[in-house]
Formats: sequence, structure tokens, C-alpha cells
Amino acid sequence: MTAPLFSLAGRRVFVAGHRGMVGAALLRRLADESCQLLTVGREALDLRRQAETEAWFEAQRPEVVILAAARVGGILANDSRPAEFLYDNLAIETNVIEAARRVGVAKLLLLGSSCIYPRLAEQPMAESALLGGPLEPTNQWYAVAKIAGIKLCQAYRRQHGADFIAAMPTNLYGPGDNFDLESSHVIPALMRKLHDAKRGGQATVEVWGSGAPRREFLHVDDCADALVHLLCHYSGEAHVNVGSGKDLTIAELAALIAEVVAFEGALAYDPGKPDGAPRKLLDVGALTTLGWQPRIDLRDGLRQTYDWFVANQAEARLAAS
Ligand code: GFB
Repeated sequence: MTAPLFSLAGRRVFVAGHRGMVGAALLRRLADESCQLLTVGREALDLRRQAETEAWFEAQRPEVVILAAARVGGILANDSRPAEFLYDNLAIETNVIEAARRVGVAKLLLLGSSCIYPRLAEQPMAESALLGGPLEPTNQWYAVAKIAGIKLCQAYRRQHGADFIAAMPTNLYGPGDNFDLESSHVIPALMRKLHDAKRGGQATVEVWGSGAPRREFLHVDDCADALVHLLCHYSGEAHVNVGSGKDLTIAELAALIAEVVAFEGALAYDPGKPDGAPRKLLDVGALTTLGWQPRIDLRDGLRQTYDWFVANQAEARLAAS
């Protein structure tokens, strides 16, 4: 392992979005670093409001910022709430990045998503595939906002010499995920549906789409570890993909979750629901070269997430706002 370029020791580190799945995983991971963590709840600071955001930065003077606050959701939420996905994400990014520049933040890491790449990008998708073709229509709004975030980091590097970097994680899952069936991603949705079907003695569970799309998944604790690695070992204009480098079909995933949950009934595919992008597998060569590897295998990660769901159902079943 090469010596770190940047040290978190003794720094005031602001995790924006600490109540989300990624933010919470970052707090767990950063507890191992000798840094001072800063967080603020949505009720005390709305990052979509520029004046509030700048005043908070002025008062708190963070030295490092991890921008994990975002309007996120699964395929249906993205498709049905385009204005929120575009406006909220653009507002959060522009406000946090400009506020960070104003107070001289030493390092900022913006989180994006693998949906920034063209719908039919060559697989696995290298960082250079950005803007090479049309986006997947169901999540183009979120994708455009996240592409703007990458470009903001690049622009602030060029014009202001700011050390702002961007990471693009693949589809994430883990404890603290959103298990609301209308707005969640596929893993928590299927886990909840299969669990309820098993408990209720239901014979069939509905899986959206054809089951044919391929997706790559990364456990959120692996993601948090990769993000801390990038903060300490990377400084550059290019965004960096964060993934496991392995994918599977939604049908294979559904069968695996059924096994973890011990659901023995049938899976029924609903072609009336969207498939989304046919495949989203990241090329993780850049991150591997920087010395990072995932540790949590999908089956183990699903078991651990299911255990968390069973133990925290009251909290997990509440819809994320
Ligand atoms: O996880 P998901 O909502 O997001 O859906 P995307 C992945 C695939 O799982 C799609 C299928 O083909 C869905 O049709 N699927 C099957 C289900 N059953 C279900 C179900 O019960 N619930 C859900 N949600 N899906 C999102 C983007 O795309 O991925 C976001 O919309 C973001 O912007 C995120 O990039 C990581 O992978 O299709």
C-alpha cells in the first residue's frame, strides 16, 4: 500500500447525509479514524437552501466534506418524481460545493451513481464512458444531476485549485437501506416481499420487469471503506468507479434472496413494471490500481442485511421521505 496523500487525523470531517444508508456506514467506518465527525440533521439544516448551507459551513468550518446527502430511490421513484430527483440533487451539490470552497475545505468527496453512464455503454463501464451516448430514461434526471456534480468538482479544481473528487458507486445495499416498496431499490424490496410472503404463507411473490437485467451490487460497508480509501489515496479530475466488479441477473438475485429468506414459493415476473438499463457493470480497474478491494461477498452481505431487517423491522418498514 502506498503512503496516503491525505490524512484525516485531527480533521473536522462533515458527513452530509449521515442518516442515509451510505452516511451511516461512513460514520461506522470513520469511527476507526482519529478525526472529528460533524453531522447535522435535515430539520436543522436543509442543504437545498443556499443561505442556510453557507451559514452552517461558516459556523462549523469543516475541513473535509463527504457529500452523501442526496435524493435517492429505486427505478419507480426515479421515474415518477423527476423534478425532485433533478432539483434536490442539483441544489444540494451546488450549495455544498460552493459553501465548501468559501470556507477553504481541504478535501471534498462527492458521491454519484453508476446510472451516470449511457444506457447502452460498453460493459464493464469505464470512467471514460461518461457522456458517450443517451441516458437510461427512467433515471436520466438523477443521472444529469450527478453528472453536474462531477463537472462541478472538476470546475472547482481547475478554477479554484480545490481538492474536490468524485466517486461513482454501483448499486448499494446493506443495513439501514430503504425498505419502502414504492421507493426502494430491488434488494430491500425483494427481501421485504419474500419475508412477508413466507410469514403469511403466500404462494407467489411478484418481481418487477422481466428478470433479465443484470446488476452489480456492493455492500454499503465495503462502499464506505472504498470512499475513505479514495479520500486518503486519490486526488484527480477523473471520477472513480466504486463496485464489486461482478454482476448477476435480477432473476438470479431473486433466487438468491429467496434462499436467504427461506421462501419456498414461486416468483412471478410482472412485465408491466420497467426493467431499466439492460446491464450496469462498472470497470473497477482504477480503484483496484489505487489498492482497494471489496471484502463482503454478495451472499454473506444479503444474509447480514436480512438479519438486520428482521431485527429492525419497525424502523425499516417506514417509508423514507
Ligand atoms: O434497484 P432498482 O430499483 O434500480 O431496480 P435500477 C433494479 C432492477 O430490479 C430493475 C427490478 O430491473 C427492476 O425492475 N426489480 C424487480 C425491482 N423487482 C423489483 C422490486 O420489487 N423493486 C424494485 N425497485 N426493483 C436505479 C436508478 O436503477 O439504481 C437510480 O433508478 C440509481 O437512479 C440506482 O442509479 C442505483 O438499478 O434499475
